[in-house]
Amino acid sequence: MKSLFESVQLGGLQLPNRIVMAPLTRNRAPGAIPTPLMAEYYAQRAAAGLIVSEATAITHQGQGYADVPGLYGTEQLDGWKRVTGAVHARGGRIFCQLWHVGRVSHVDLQPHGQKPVAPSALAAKTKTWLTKPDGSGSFVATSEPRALDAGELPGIVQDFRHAARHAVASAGFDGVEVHAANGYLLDQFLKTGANQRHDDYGGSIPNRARLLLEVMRAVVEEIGGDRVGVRLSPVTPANDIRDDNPQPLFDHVVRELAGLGLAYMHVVEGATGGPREVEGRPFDYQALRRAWREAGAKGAWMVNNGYDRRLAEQSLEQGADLVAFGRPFISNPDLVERLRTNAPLQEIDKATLYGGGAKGYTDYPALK
Ligand code: 8OZ
Repeated sequence: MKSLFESVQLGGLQLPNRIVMAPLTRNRAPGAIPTPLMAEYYAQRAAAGLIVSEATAITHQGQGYADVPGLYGTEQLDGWKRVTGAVHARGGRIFCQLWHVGRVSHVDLQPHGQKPVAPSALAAKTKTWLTKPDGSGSFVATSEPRALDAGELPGIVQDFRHAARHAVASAGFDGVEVHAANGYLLDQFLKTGANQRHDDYGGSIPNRARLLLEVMRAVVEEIGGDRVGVRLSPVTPANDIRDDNPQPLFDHVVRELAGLGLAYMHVVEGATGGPREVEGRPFDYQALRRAWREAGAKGAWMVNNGYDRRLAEQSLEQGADLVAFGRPFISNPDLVERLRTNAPLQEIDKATLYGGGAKGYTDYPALK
């Protein structure tokens, strides 16, 4: 029987346990530059089998919120190097989540105040977070995007490729996770609710999956599949995304990805950060995992969303290999030890989730 607390191989890494710290946006990187406080926060959580960093913009165009980190400038890479160094010094392992937000952005966050980019010129009915020079912040509606020209897509694939290279070669990450979930650019291309293109990147399932598959092949070619994972969220309504028929769409995606030798497949089950079942959007995750295995994939199957110890153990029994915990890792830096000893978990303070400093970030105590 698999245990959450046993050592497991992930690509070229040996993880001390099957507990992953999920990517968590915290908006504490002014100017998109990771800070020493971020290094302390991640280092406090280094006992995780694997840490996946908060979503990190691969380009300025890929940026969609105030104070989220980037991976495209020297200072950003230097900032991340301090973070990965601190995690490694504590014996941990950390992947970088590579992010392009697509239409989930605002002209004030884009280069030269341009429109955000998307598969089609359809605005997402969702909000983003902006800050003023005085430091105060507010939620604002996302801006209307422009549709990407097919001629621009190779550039986006290159941006992911370069970000992957910089993540491992300059910033010291152990690998990367491509963010293809939660209604951001790659998920926008996948799903009918955001993609109304009439070219090779829209319409049929193979066409809508094309950009993601091109990105994954490029990233794998650049740094090797054993250092690459991908995150999918088949039915999440996050950021106003939906697909008319997600089961065959994601069946195709995992089968096509199965041959790339990925380290892992990361699946958000249900509504990201919300219910594990989404009304009117049934989905068979076991069938998805079987499709991945049937197609020959050897990489780990990582599950996420609303897990506790009991549910995690049940999921391992049913075939999952790794379980990613999000919010519990925010308020419990020593989550692995607490789960292992069945110690009580601390509650999160929702007021300090996004933005701010040490409060609600590095000041959650570990067990004595
Ligand atoms: C919460 C707030 C802003 C962004 C995601 C990167 O949902 C995010 C995110 C989460 O994947």
